[in-house]
Amino acid sequence: MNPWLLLLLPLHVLASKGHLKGVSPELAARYVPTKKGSAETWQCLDGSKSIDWTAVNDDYCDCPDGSDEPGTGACPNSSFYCVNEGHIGSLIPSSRVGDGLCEPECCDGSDEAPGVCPNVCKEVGEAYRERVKAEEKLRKTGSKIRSTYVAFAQKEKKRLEDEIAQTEQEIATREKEVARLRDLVERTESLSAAALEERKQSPLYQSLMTHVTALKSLQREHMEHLEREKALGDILDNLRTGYNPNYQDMAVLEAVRGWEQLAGLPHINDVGKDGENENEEELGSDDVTTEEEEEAVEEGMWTAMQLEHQLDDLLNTDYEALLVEHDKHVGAPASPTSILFNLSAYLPDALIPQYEAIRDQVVAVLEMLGLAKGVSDRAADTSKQQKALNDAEHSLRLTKKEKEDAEKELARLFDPEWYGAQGEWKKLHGTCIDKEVGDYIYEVCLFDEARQKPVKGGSTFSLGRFASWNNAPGVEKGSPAYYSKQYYKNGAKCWNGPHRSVTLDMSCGLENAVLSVGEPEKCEYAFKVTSPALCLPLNVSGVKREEL
Ligand code: MAN
Repeated sequence: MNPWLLLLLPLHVLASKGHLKGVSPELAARYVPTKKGSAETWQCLDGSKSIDWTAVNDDYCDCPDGSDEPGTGACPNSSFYCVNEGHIGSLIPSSRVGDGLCEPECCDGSDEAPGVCPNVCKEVGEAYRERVKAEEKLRKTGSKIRSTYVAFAQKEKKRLEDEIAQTEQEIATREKEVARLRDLVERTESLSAAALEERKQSPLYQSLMTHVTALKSLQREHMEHLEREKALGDILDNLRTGYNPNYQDMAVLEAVRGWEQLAGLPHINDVGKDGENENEEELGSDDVTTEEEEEAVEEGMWTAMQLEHQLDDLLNTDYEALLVEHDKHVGAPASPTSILFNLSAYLPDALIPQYEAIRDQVVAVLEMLGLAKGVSDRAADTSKQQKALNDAEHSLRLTKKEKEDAEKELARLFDPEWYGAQGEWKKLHGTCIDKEVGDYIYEVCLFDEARQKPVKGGSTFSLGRFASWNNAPGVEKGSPAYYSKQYYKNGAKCWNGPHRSVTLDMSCGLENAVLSVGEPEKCEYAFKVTSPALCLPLNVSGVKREEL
């Protein structure tokens, strides 16, 4: 039985004296003795034992379930019922009966001997009723605001459904466009490739390729010669510095003199003699200057340095790109349009106007068929078409993303784990509320992120992103308790501590507001928040008027 209904029961049933003391209204009917002749007996509530009726509430525990002592503290684990006339009856553990302390749950003082605790049920009851009235008023007004949130969710449903349908259509159109452009790019590319092959057959290009091959072969030979020359030079250097002049071997002396002359070196016997020669490098460099001068004589010829360092670059030229470039400079030869334009040079003046009219029509048809373009134009077309294809693919991806986002939002709209079964929280997604406390402004953007901003400037700390509603064990998903908390997790890491996190303790209020902020543990923050989304209509749950 609901405790409020107790107020409707006749007072004699609720007698707080004798056998029925401490018995709750629900059990009153079971505290009736059984007559056997002149004797009265009573059965323990668990049916385990029959005792004398006078043993009920005699301050001695007889029944194993403690049911024989509802009005005393004799049995452990039994309950005592305070009638609390003028307020609401309530149960307390029997162990707290007669302990000399006035239990707040027993405003009538019935848990203690008469005169120990005053009966304050009138005042307590009145204050309680005032409180309930104020809460009712708040819920009534708050629930009106809440209903606008519910209506918003309904509109959102329609908007998202429309968006999904529209993006679906857009996707179909964009997919067709992408397919068309891809086909165009492929066709233009294959046309370009065929035309390029044709260009490659030109004598100029073929000759260029032969030159490239010859140059590569010469480069290879040149490198081999350089290596051989270096090896020979080393042998002769060793001979020059290591031979014994005392042997008077003319063949060796001749070879040394010859090498010294060729390499521009002083005779080995003179090296180190005062004033004769400054040093070998100087002599050598004089010689190089002469060589350079000689080379400079033939204008445009490459120096040894250029041959060594620039030949590779030259041979790595993109000759196909050059071929396409070439067309731009000399004009694409023999394309259908160029033939038509050049023909006018050979016609008599009188025929030119007629010829030009026909020519323009033919060109238009050729262009429509994609035949009236040169290689370089085709290359430009390909890259233009490729760009159009890339753009179309990008737009398609964006539209698909738009559709996915809308579908995700629609799925969340009436999901209890997100915006509630009626979608009442959707309106508040991204609503930011804050409170200045101490050196910081604490802000939470609902379903998004909580932050801590220093009032006097400095960097803002993220206190975490929305993680879930109250998913503590035993809390039913979608119940009022579930929506009484929100968790924000994985914020900025605390120095030597955890990542910052926030728990919102939420209750019904006319405004979306942060009432207070605390940091009960280092970097774990608790915000007290109100929101009309939590103001359930009066007929949904909570205290009903008739129970007062
Ligand atoms: C900052 C703020 C505080 C926090 C400390 C931890 O000062 O985020 O709230 O307690 O860092 O070092």
